Amino acid sequence: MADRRLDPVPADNFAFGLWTIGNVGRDAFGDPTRPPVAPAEFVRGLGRVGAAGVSFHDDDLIPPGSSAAEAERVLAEFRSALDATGVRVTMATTNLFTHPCFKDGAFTSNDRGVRRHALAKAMRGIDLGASLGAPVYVLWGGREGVECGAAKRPQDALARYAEAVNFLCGYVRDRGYPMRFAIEPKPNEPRGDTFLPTIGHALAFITTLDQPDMVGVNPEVAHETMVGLSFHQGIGQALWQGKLFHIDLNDQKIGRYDQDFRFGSEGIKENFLLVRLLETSGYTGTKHFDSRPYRNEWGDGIWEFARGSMRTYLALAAAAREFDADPAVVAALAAAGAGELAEESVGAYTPTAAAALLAEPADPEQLAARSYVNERLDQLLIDHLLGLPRA
Ligand code: DIG
Ligand code: MN
Ligand code: MN
Repeated sequence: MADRRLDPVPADNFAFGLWTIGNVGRDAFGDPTRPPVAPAEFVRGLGRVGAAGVSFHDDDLIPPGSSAAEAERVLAEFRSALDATGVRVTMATTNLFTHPCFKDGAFTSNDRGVRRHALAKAMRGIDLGASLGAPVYVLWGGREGVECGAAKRPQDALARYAEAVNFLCGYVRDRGYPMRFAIEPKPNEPRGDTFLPTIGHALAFITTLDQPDMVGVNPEVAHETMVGLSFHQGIGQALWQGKLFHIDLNDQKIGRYDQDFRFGSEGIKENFLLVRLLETSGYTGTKHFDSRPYRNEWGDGIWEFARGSMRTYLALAAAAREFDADPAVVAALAAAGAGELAEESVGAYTPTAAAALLAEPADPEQLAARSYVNERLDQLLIDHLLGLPRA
């Protein structure tokens, strides 16, 4: 293993949400296990561990019910910590899921008053995020869904969802904010079934919007993995469609509740392929962690969680570079035909091309009689991950 840089620097563009490292350990079955971390202290901690950015929900930064004076104080301290550390606000979002008024949804609540309140709260969150320079605004519809399917006609829910996103795009344009939206899919939890459950659903939804160029996706490792989907394949489609505006890195076991584990702590092979894809696809967005320390962690252990998240990403990026520089891998990729897949099959339709295809002799038996040499290629991947000597 060549000398790998494993200590993050701001140029690596790592970011954490206020609700992540500072997660107090509350879960559906237990009370908080840790004290909260104040936003300004959180930013100073990010500066110490080499992170570049911080993200927040409106309510993480300014607790609901804060007086104007308290909000002013929190903001002043937050801004001062940003200035002192050089940490940037890289994403903002709205909490449209904690308050009981959102129990039937926010943009898709059956109560029109709730839907109008959710839009106003999102607009105020956008103003806050824009005032702190957030280039991306995430829309995670945690409560946009159902338990009782009869209660919401899916077409009506999606129409309300699209109406809300269209209106918020209009607000950002009207205010002149240099900001784009990123929809975050999730299949379920806390609702029984969530609208826009996967990357695919979100990408299709975006095509129906008034300003689709303003809206991309913010996929999360855990949310696709929960339901057994390949996260790096989903990221590949988002990249192919130019819609990977942001990403939520963490980790997860298939078929479990949303675990939001430390990045790289579970699916090492899938995360190797994810990091290799991000690093070789020109993704220049924030490498954002939406994850939390184990509930039984305490004290500096929460910053060990932060350091480990970035260390593993950097280690996987180095391993991916070494993998692709290995002559044995280059040969195995060629034998697998990886480069051939990048060649056009036929190009745009013309009658001439169609005639040539139909006239072209093909022998399926002969086409079938070949190996794609995937066993050798995949073993080389495992060898690299395990640091094994060349076989
Ligand atoms: C949960 O996966 C969601 C919320 O934490 C937040 O709205 C979003 C930001 O990344 N992810
Ligand atoms: Mn999650
Ligand atoms: Mn998330």
